[in-house]
Amino acid sequence: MSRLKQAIFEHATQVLGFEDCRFTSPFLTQELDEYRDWVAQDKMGDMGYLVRHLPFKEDPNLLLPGVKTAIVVIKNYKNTPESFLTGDRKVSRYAVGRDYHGVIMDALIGLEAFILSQEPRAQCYMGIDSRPIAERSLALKSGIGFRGKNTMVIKPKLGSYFFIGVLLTTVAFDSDLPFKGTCGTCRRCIEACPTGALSEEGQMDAQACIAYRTIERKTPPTPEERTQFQGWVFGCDICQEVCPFNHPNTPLSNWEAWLPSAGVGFQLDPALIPDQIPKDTVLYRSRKRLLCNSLE
Ligand code: B12
Ligand code: SF4
Ligand code: SF4
Repeated sequence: MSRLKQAIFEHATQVLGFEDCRFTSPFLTQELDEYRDWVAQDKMGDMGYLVRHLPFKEDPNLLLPGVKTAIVVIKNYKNTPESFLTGDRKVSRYAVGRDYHGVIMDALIGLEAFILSQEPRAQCYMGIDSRPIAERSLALKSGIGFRGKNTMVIKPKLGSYFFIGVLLTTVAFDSDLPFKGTCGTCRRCIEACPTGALSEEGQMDAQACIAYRTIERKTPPTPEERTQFQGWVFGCDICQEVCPFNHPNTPLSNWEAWLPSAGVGFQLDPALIPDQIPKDTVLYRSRKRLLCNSLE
């Protein structure tokens, strides 16, 4: 490992607090086949941004001319030790506490500053969730973990409750190797998914996913759909809660931003719901902003 690569790894994990930091080529080929299939078959539903993102994921030079390396970092957001969360207004773990986009982006800016302090000619472009970067594919290719049948990137001993951030840079580094791991014969997530969104082959019908229906879709869930949701009103963690890689001994996040003390917790506090909205209203896309605002 080069001295600079080692220094970036140490800064990311020991100073900034990411759980891992790995390096890979930003150029993806067959890794995007499933994604191309989604676009070709119009599987995106209301997530039209995924169609617009495809050219940038196929050629990251469009984001950062001269890009040579993707540096992938992950941050654990598991916030309580319970498994099988109960309650009839559950908010998925990733939405508890401060908005992760800003929290992770701040840490990525810290990583960029460190790289520039070591290599002033470097150029960087960062993303977490909202920019046209193929975060899961790059995480898999860099060896962060393996892809579970629930489609999550899983890192043994950590689980899958982590965010993936990516920093593209014009500095060339050796690539790390992919991680070899599998779910084996386990199929708990497939059996537990209440809407049948997961297939035996480890693929997802995203439009059937509760996370899509409560956050991404522009129309609210129908009463019939709600009967399947098992109390999840904003995202869904069922296929992660049942996963043996996530319980019982995986660590909790060490960033206060995502502990319940900094946010709403799983059971949505009725006090956060304005009077004009009936208390039994299920959160959906337009409420995402409301939820975030409530935390500020
Ligand atoms: C659209 C989207 C969704 C959609 C679709 C989810 C899906 N499974 O595709 C919906 C709204 C349903 C969703 C739900 C959730 N999401 Co989401 N979502 C995204 C987003 C913006 C794009 C994902 C995408 O393009 N999907 C289309 C499929 C075809 O592409 P893909 O998932 O990237 O899969 C590729 C790889 O797996 C690759 N591949 C397959 N096998 C292999 C093998 C190797 C070796 C390689 C290299 C590649 C490879 O092929 C696929 C592309 O062709 C990403 C952020 C991003 N920019 O990537 C977050 C992201 C995937 N979501 C995330 C999270 C946290 C969630 C939720 C947990 C939130 C919640 N609690 O409600 C759920 C989890 C549901 C689930 N089981 O996946 C995290 C996942 C972190 C992780 N550990 O994997 C991401 C990465 C955001 C982030 N930056 O942290 N999400
Ligand atoms: S997040 Fe929930 S609805 Fe979506 S695939 Fe997983 S278990 Fe099914
Ligand atoms: S529940 Fe089982 S099959 Fe599903 S992702 Fe976890 S290990 Fe894989």
